[in-house]
Amino acid sequence: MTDATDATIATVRGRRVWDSRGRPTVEVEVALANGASGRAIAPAGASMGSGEAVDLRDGGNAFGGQDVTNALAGVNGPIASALRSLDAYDQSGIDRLLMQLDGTPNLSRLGGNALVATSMAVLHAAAASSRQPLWRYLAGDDAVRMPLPEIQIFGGGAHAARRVDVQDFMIMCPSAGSFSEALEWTAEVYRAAGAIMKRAGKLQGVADEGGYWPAFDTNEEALEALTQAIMDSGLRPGEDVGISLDIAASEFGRNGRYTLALDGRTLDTAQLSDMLGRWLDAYPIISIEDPLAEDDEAGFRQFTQAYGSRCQIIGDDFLVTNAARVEAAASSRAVNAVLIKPNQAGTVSEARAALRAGKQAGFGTIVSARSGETEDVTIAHLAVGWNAGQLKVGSFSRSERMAKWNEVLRIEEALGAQARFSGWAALPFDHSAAAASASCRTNS
Ligand code: 2PG
Ligand code: MG
Repeated sequence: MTDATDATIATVRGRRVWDSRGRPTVEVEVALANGASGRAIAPAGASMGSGEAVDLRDGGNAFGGQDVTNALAGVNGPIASALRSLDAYDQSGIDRLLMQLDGTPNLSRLGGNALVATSMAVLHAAAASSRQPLWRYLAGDDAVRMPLPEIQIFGGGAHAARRVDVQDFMIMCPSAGSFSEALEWTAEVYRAAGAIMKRAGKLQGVADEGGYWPAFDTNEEALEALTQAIMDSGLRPGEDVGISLDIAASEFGRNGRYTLALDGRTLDTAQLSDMLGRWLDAYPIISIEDPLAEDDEAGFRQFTQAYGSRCQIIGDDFLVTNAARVEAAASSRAVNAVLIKPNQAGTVSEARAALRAGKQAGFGTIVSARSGETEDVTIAHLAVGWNAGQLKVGSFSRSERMAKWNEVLRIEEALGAQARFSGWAALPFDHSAAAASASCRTNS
């Protein structure tokens, strides 16, 4: 008979597994004295903020320098020794210890990848020990909502060999009645978008996160195709389904200069903001992530001041899941939403602190996957259990993506009649007011 109250860590074991880009990554398995265990895998980004926890890679020739033997040595050596005999229910104590063990501000010694996989594995083990699903263990007695999914239709940027400059062309279905209905609508739009590409002779497979390969002549052409796909699905753009973009502007801009290679133009901050503003007027866009580069704080502030009343403006590279940065952005009103990627922060507790800071500020909060993913579904549980309101995972194909969407479906089923869908309420602007003023603009 196992004793659910004695959640002492017995063993911590790291192993090398492979991610969705065929690159090595870190898996950690934590076993407790009471027989419960948990397992988690570190994801990996391609477009990364400079303030992220360091993804520790070996360098050298093997696997393009991406091997993780040093990160694994840290898990199986100092991390395993330090965690042995600790209480797995003490997530924040363990996460603090992990950060102390590393001892660097950017977690470059043991590696953010080693730490996040360990931290999440401890969390899974504790949930298993309490004999609850992870989302329920995280939520405790708090109410939860089913997240509004943000799903990629066309890939781009660093995930598609820079074929187009914009990284993610996504949709959100805030008028759906439930999470599962939002997925049904998305499936129709994804299919319609594929049909458009096929008819145009542009269907060339998918990018890193499963969105269609962006064989477009301009960035804006992707927006036209996406709007058309929504209409072809019998859904109303802007009402049923909104467009969400991750510009990932740090990838093509710094020091206030932005080079749109596909469009053959270099813009300054004001010109890029104006261009995005025109897109906001012309297309049913309800969310924009990293519209400016991570070093362009003033640009973020001006952009949010101009468009924050009608659009979600998310900081990703700009905030790197860091509570202090989220608090600073809240006081300067530089964004109205924050992306939460546990591996940017390095531990579950740090990620949760960033999410809490976002909620405190009234921001939209979006738990997010990385472009390099695996079958690990931890983030599906974090999105529900932390009541984040939104979940970004990539597209509607490739099993490392579908594993997460399908896991949320299981959670929705487990909640039954208690499953409440976030819908428009997850977004940090007043949709009806924004819609009314948009129709004023059209009528005038
Ligand atoms: C992002 C993510 C997911 P990456 O920028 O938001 O799309 O990409 O994991 O490459 O940083
Ligand atoms: Mg991003």
